[in-house]
Amino acid sequence: MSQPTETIFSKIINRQIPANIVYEDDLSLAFRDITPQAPVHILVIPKQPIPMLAEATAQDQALLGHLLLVAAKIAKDEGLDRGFRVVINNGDHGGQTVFHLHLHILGGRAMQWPPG
Ligand code: IU
Repeated sequence: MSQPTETIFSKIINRQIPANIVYEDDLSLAFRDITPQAPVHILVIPKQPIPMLAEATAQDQALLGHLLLVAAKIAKDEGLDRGFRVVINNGDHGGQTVFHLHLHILGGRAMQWPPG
């Protein structure tokens, strides 16, 4: 079940490959998704490589809360005052393709419900 913790996102954190970074602090990094699904599509990741939400533990509680607050700050900074969506894909059936926990911030257009 557990996936390797080294993914392409570790390389983005370490600046081994480029990304359009919009925010960074001691615990997290945010960058524009390379294949945007909305006018604004930003990924927020922990620097600590938790593979997926299902593998987070109680020790990660503050970090998970931090990631949500970072997402809200970025949405505000991006001017998404009409609303936005935060998505975490978890595992195969959740649509997860990169096994380094990440929050998608999607905005700049009206979202559909239910998601596909
Ligand atoms: P997912 O929830 O694991 O499916 O999301 C992974 C996202 O990472 C997806 O939207 C990709 O477009 C995005 N991404 C990226 O921004 N840069 C990359 O180098 C790679 C994937 I690989």
